[in-house]
Amino acid sequence: MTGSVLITGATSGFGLATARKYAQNGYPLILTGRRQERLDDIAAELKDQCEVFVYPLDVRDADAVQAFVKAIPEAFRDVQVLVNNAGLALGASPALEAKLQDWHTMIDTNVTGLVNVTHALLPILVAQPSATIINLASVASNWAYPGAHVYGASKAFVAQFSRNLRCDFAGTGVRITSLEPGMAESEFSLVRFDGDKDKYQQIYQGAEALQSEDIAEIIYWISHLPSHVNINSLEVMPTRQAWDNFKVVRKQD
Ligand code: NDP
Ligand code: 8X3
Repeated sequence: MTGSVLITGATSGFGLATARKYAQNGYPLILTGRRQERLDDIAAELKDQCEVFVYPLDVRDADAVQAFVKAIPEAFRDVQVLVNNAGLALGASPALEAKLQDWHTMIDTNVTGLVNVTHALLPILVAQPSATIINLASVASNWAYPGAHVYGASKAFVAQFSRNLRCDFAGTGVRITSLEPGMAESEFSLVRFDGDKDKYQQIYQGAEALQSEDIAEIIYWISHLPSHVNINSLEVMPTRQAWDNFKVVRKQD
């Protein structure tokens, strides 16, 4: 692999850890996220290890995504890995208590944003001898749980979109993976619980949750497999996490 690596949502969590992993191995990096200050800090941190192009981007804005792709400098244009990582969950309370705006934000980010970036990058990726798209789905793509309503549904879109793209790109050099992590410690839960630090700590307490570096290792591994190998989907959980029973809400006599 000689081309560049584009990571959306590189300002924290999985995206940042993944940027660091590829940087350690000298790959040119294109890093985006909405927080310019963080992007600048990350560029300063990584600049001695690799070439870095940072660009503030809200993936929900299709025009901004187009402008971003046009702005990628010549030296970075051979994108060989796209990590579609930008995403979020908002809330985990029952659907009846959920805010409609939160539902829209999750769909706009996790579904529309990922589609915006993918559509803009596909012509570049398909022109490479080999390329890899790694889409951050979730265990919530595959399994229902209370309070997951729109978040889980948005991630189910990501998983199915990934599979469907495989059908259209089989026979080209483009590989596509739906990566489906379970509980992983990152700012994800701070965002989900609106900055509530107590809830954030409770969630991960004693869980030995996945770390962003674990996900970065997996992403790096997937993209470095021989080019004839496509990981279609990969679900990963902390060892301490597993499924529970179906619930039965019993009728009261
Ligand atoms: P973080 O909250 O740490 O990172 C999310 C990243 O997404 C940030 O860099 C944020 O950057 C970016 N982002 C959010 N909204 C937008 C937007 N509109 N435009 C551009 N960038 C955006 O969470 P994680 O690293 O944990 O999550 C990364 C991905 O993995 C997400 O898609 C998440 O759903 C998924 N995931 C997370 C799991 C977990 O338990 N942590 C498990 C399974 C999947 P900025 O705010 O600067 O824009
Ligand atoms: C995040 C993992 O279990 O909170 O996608 O839905 S979970």
